[in-house]
Amino acid sequence: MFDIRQSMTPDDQLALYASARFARAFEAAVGRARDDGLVPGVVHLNGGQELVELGVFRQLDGARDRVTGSHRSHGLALAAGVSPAMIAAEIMGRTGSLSGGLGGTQHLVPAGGLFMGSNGIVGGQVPLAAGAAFAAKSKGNGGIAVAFFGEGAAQQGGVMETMNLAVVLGLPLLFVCVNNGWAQSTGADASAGAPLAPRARAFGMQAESVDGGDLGAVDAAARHLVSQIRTNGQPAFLEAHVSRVGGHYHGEDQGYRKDGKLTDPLDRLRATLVEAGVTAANLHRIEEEAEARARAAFAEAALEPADDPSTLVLWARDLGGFA
Ligand SMILES: Cc1ncc(C[n+]2csc(CCOP(=O)(O)OP(=O)(O)O)c2C)c(N)n1
Ligand SMILES: [Mg+2]
Repeated sequence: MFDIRQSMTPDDQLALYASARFARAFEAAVGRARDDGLVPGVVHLNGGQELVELGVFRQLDGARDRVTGSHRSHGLALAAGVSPAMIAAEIMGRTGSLSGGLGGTQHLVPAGGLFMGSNGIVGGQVPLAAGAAFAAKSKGNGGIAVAFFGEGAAQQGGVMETMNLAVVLGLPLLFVCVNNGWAQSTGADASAGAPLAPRARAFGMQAESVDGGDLGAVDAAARHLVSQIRTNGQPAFLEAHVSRVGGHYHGEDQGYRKDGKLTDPLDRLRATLVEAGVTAANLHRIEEEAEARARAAFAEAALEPADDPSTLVLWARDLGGFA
């Protein structure tokens, strides 16, 4: 068993636990907002994959790296340091947000920075990351791109095409496949004909598969692969197995689901911290702060006016496509 104290200081672990708790509290607030009728459309929450997201982001450099994500990307935007109130406002379709509330939960597109954006087309964010990797390579700035996607998306033609092209062109691109065992209600066993990491190796890249609930394992594998990519300029693949803590979307009836009782990775990390001597009072304070910050972000976002559909027209005209 990997000992996370080998790769992370106790302060690092505690800070990461605080970030993970905040991400979880933020998602709970998204769920409440949806229940209250404040979120248009469905929302896909990221509960269970926080340690993968934060473990990979630890390795990245905000000045030169770029990240894309799927329909399930609130946690990526938070991990990249995007303002929680702006994300909340975008999710609720308000102005004063990332794209005036017109993108919504599945299309979080901050203006610049580490997180390039999320995409509601399954797998669509992966070739976009290849473009960012190509840009970094052309600039020669040592930057890399990272594409987060699900195991369902891994079966998409555009994703496999990107894996091949990344090897052929020598792109500094990390493919992060978050395997939560489900693509909507289709089990992973029914969507992939062969294990994903060996498949990635067959494309010609280095690949590792880890338990995404094991922070030390995620951190070690991500650190190794990112450092390899920065050194040799070649793509790599990281598969992280996680439990999908909730439904495919918030409020889904998961009658199809037979995978039994799940171990929550945040409870697991908490137990490790207790074992390492962090006091219950300290952990409790972190958890309360996470909850308060999440509520404050949504309270701030709720003050923003609703989106303005006429801005769609403005954008189309500015792009030259509107007479
Ligand atoms: C091209 C395309 N096909 C189908 C859908 C409908 N859809 C949305 S999410 C999803 C499942 C994706 O599964 P996975 O990639 O494993 O991601 P997860 O939801 O598990 O995070 C599907 C089929 C879509 N949005 N885009
Ligand atoms: Mg999945």
